[in-house]
Amino acid sequence: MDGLTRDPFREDVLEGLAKPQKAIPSRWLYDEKGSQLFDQITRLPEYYPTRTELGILRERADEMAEAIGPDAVIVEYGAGSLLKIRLLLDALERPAVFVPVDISASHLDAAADELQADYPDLVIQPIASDFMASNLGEALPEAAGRRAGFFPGSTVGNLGDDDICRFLRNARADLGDQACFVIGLDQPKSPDILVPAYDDAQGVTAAFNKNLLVRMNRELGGNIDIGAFAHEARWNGAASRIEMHLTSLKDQSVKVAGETFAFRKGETIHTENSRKIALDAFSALAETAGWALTRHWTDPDGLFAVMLLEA
Ligand code: AVJ
Repeated sequence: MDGLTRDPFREDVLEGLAKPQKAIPSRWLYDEKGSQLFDQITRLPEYYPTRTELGILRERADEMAEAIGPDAVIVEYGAGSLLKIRLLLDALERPAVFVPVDISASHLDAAADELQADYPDLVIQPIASDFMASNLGEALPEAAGRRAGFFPGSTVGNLGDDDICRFLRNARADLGDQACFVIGLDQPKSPDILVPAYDDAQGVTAAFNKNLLVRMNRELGGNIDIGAFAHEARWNGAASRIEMHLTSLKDQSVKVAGETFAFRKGETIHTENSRKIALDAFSALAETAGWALTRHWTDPDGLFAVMLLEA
């Protein structure tokens, strides 16, 4: 950084570490290493969401594709590695254009190239952007069919109510009056299942969380002793969410981005919320943002839901 360019990571870290409850927005977990570790998380025995959602898509993609209809423009928000969309693409009738939206341009282009190789006739138009950006509409192509959003992984559960409504309202404006939206949503369940899913025996989730400290050291000139912090996954029942924290193992001060921050032993940096939102609660949120929750599909144990919203 040259001092003239804004560095949003630096700004979020400085602001977040100055709060009484230190907190850094979870999107900063996903640098190159963080994205790799997250891919590893999705294959852990304890991490049921990915495998459960894939199972629902495998079983029910035909019904989803029929609801979406032919010649559709598919917009995937926070696209990642583009594995889940294949199940929907395989079931869709003549998908016209696929628009993956992801903040990481390099990750996005590589994934889009891989998809193109396997779907040579599909028109792919990647957009490198934060999925919370508000004006995708102008960039979206026209087609004979409707526009359909796709937002798997329960990533929507990392947002608070206000951001969910803002995101859904923006998507409603971008996708238009004929649109539908397929969204994955992890469901409330016992902490006996949830806590291990976010604190696995192999320590991959711990490495994913601590990678934020590694990134702060590398990108913001920090001197943080990674071993002086522990990964913690907490079930907050009142808020129906898993919280990830980085817990200081001792009284200490750390330097990062040119400033010094004191930690008491046991004090934490809150790094992520993973909300487990029931369908009726999500339906109410969607309604205030101009969408109707018309159908959903779940696994036999009701661990995870894939919802269909209609404009
Ligand atoms: C892909 C962001 C939804 O909240 O379950 C996994 C992220 N964090 N383990 C989730 C995550 C820790 C994941 N999301």
